Amino acid sequence: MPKNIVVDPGSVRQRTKLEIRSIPVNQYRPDFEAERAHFGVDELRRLWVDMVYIREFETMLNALKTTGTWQGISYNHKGPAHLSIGQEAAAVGQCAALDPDDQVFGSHRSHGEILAKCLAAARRLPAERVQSIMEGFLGGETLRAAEKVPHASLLELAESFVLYGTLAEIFARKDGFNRGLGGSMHAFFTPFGSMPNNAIVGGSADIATGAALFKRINRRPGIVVANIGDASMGCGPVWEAICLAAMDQYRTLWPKEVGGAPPILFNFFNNFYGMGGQTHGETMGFEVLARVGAGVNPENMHAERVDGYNPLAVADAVARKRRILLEGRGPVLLDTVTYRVSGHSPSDASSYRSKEEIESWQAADAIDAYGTYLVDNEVATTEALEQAREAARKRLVDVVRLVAGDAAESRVPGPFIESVMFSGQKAERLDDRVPELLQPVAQNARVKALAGKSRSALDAEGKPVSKNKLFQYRDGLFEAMLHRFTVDPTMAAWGEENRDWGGAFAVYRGLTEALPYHRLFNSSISEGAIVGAGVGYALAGGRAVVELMYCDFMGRAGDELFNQASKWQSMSAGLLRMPLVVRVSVGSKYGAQHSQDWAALVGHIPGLKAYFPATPCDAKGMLNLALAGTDPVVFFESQLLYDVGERFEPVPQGYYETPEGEPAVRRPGTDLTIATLGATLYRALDAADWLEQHHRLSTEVIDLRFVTPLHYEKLIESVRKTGRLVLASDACERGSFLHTVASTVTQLAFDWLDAPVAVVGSRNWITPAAEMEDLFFPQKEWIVDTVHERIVPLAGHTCTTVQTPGELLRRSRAGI
Ligand SMILES: Cc1ncc(C[n+]2csc(CCOP(=O)(O)OP(=O)(O)O)c2C)c(N)n1
Ligand SMILES: [Mg+2]
Repeated sequence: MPKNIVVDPGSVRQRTKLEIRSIPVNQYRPDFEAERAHFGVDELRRLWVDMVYIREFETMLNALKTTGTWQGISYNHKGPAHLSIGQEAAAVGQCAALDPDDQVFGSHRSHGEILAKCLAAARRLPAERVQSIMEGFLGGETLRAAEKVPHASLLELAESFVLYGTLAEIFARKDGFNRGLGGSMHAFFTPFGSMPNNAIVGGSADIATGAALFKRINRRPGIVVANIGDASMGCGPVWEAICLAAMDQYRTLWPKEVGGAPPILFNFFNNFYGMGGQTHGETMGFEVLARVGAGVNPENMHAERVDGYNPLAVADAVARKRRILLEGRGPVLLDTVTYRVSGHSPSDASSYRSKEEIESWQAADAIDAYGTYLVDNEVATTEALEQAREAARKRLVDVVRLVAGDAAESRVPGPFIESVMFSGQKAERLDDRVPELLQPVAQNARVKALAGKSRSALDAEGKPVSKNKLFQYRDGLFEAMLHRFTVDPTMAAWGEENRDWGGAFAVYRGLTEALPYHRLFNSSISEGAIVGAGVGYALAGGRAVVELMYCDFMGRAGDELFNQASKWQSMSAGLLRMPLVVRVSVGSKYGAQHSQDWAALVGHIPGLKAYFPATPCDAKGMLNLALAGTDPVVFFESQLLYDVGERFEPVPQGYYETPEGEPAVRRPGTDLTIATLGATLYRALDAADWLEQHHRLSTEVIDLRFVTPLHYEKLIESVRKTGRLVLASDACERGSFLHTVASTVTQLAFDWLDAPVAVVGSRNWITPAAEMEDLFFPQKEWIVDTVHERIVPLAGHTCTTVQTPGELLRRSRAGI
């Protein structure tokens, strides 16, 4: 059933005018009686203390970074310290309006946000829950350390715990919140709702959107905040995240009971600078950042500017926006005005701004102003506030002394880092709910059609089965997707043309009828946000499958793949899992920007798995494997193979998994080994037949199937037998993953090799037009000629291509 939202020429071509609604700017009016009634006197005072904690914390780091001492404690902090002195009220005010269930993702400058969120959550959660969270975290290691700081109540203990966990993380200690593997720019503590903070400018925007999708799709309470800087408004992925979050379909097409748009608040901590570039008047053109909301949807993203130098103004705005988000009417954009009095980092000489400007913000200091407000309204005295400041400082001194001591003992060892690169788990389902489906599987038209297809490429007489009767590679992918959708209620898939179109290359045909919108949907053309949202969805607790249509589009999602999906499991010290599959297809026929095999790029990045099936049986078995695991997998598919049938073994009807990392021997042989990755397998098989027939060279063909992880044993076993190895794939030869394979095999089987390992890749060119592809992709002849020129002379053979060592030199010299 197509969605049928009609685009009517009569209305879209009509002469009319758009009226843009107004955007509130700093509209908050203080009303102390209302504020007291809302927060209570204790909490109003606590907000001041929280701000002081942040100020003291950042001042301490600044002192250690610039002078090596603070309050008589000496310490050399080697890592970064992006401080938020001046921004305390914005962080504390925000968290004053958030529940423990609400989640906050942030930026490189997030120490204050971690403290604000965790301190607020510790006050709001029941005491037993706070106790059990602290006890359970890292087996109680962080708590044991924090307990050494004198405390008179659980809340004071929790304060020490939060300060200790954060600082120990910044100083790379093993009892830090992420065992020191995150550090200053990435620290977080999910049990209190402080989510991963991101060193990539704007990096949290799309990830937080994914976490908000997780909340909405799985009906979880609370909202998600993406705290990003004003300069991040210039980042493509931020705009992409906003587009993805603002899609109409949440209200027009998704079932009403799901609850509307994902509850995402894009909060820009607008300190008017991005390092030395000034967004106000120099590097951006919005004048007032909140204006950008007007370009997104008719409600302006409910955008407004709020005075982030008044914590109660921020709390009021966040509370109002939170209600909008819980009602499914998001996304929301908040332009929270603030100012970073401290430098971008301690080495910043503030050469890009005047002393007078800094002084004018210091004169308006939010901590002083809010303290005065409390005193003027007679809920605090200056002396009491000073005492509270002293108490906070004392606690921090104790914490710093503890963390700064015994550094040598306090790092995780290398094998620990190794152990958290992948979670390596199997998870049948990530929640116990009954998976939401639109129809019983047996009634699905594609399932019924596949029941009558031949699961082998050859019929009983050995004749090729016609395409329309064949169970194809794309069908294997479909069966794996459908299986996991029926088992794991959290599984959701999105990408371009995923729904009514039937998915790129008809892989998802039939899923549209099987699944409600919120489990399978079309996204905006936002590759960065497609993957980034997948990252957020997965680390929030769900299973996501996102699709990039063409491998070449990975470039658009480079950060999300290479810095985000790959790193959050290890940067969290294994506290987070990343059950994310990113499907990409390696193309042909569409020229230079649609036909590249970039497996090597993925293979180079620690923390990503990469699979590349070449048969229908593996398409199903390897996707089953990816969808049963908890690690990020970039799943390569070949457009040359979507309609092929199974030539090696019938595709099983039921569920099975291909063993991870294991290459498959596709053709046995004793004189030569050809190992391939991807669709080149079939050209290698042709070459093997030819070598056998014309030169009696018994050739073993091995399909590597995996890039990461890869088990070399079978390949080494083969090379020990044959003494000769050719490696072939459709990736450009220079820097191809096959060179890694070649060097590894050389090291592991040098004594058995009779000739150097030869790599046959595509030319180091653009992929030319379909009519010229045989000039570019490895052909059977290239493999045979390579064997002749570089491995073993073939009697009477005349080469039709140039594969000599001299040609390798020439190409290398010319950079082609
Ligand atoms: C993608 C990316 N580009 C550049 C940087 C280097 N960098 C770190 S912070 C920063 C400025 C960010 O400004 P803004 O987003 O306003 O946050 P603020 O530093 O003001 O808190 C830059 C350019 C980076 N970390 N990531
Ligand atoms: Mg900024």
